[in-house]
Amino acid sequence: MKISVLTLFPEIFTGFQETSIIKKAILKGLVDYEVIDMRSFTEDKHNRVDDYPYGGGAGLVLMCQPVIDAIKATRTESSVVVMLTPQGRTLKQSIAYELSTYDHLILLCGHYEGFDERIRHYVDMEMSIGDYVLTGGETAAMVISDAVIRLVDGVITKESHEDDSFSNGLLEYPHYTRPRDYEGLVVPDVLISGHHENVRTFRLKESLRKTKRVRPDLLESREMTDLEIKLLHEIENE
Ligand code: 6GU
Repeated sequence: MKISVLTLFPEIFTGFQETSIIKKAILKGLVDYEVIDMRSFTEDKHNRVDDYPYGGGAGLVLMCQPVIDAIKATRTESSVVVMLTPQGRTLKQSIAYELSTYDHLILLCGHYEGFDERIRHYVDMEMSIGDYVLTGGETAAMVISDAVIRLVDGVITKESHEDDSFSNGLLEYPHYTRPRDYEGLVVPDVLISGHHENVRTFRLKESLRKTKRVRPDLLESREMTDLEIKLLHEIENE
């Protein structure tokens, strides 16, 4: 898969591309990651990419010309153009899966007060990463890139994301590694028992417990198995 980022601040992506799993995915050729400076598309003699809003008001607005020319120069038949904006759909793991199936994602990062509304005619979808306001779309583009790249085949093992939080509609169960006793905080016995069935049930129960406590909204919209209903009753009676 290919990801092209259109931004006015390409340097912010350097550390992201050069670190850990993302770096390896790029080196292995599993993802082609390209960062494009939209300022290089401006036809303004002072290199401007933004201007005052018609009608007045605070802040500057990204102009059509450099942004749309950058989109046109980057897109192909198979591209999906994603605008990063707090007015978009909120990112969810299910959307990250959907995005990971596309050939070419173009992540369009805004800054300042926002985009000229007409830019939306050149965009396929608008995404937000949550209900808060960032100074620009760049950090959101990194969040989306990270969530998508780790789902691309070969980047991490399938087992590592089949257990992820949200993949089964629940938050993930707790993990432990050595030592068994850290300052009196001990690893639950069942994890050392070697009894795989009991380990699975323990993990499911702890996932349910955590989800019920922190994200009860996730449980409301979820079909439950008989075992899950039984475990939730146990949790309620503890
Ligand atoms: Cl995608 N952009 C900005 N500027 N703020 C946000 C966001 C995006 N998602 C949440 N807040």
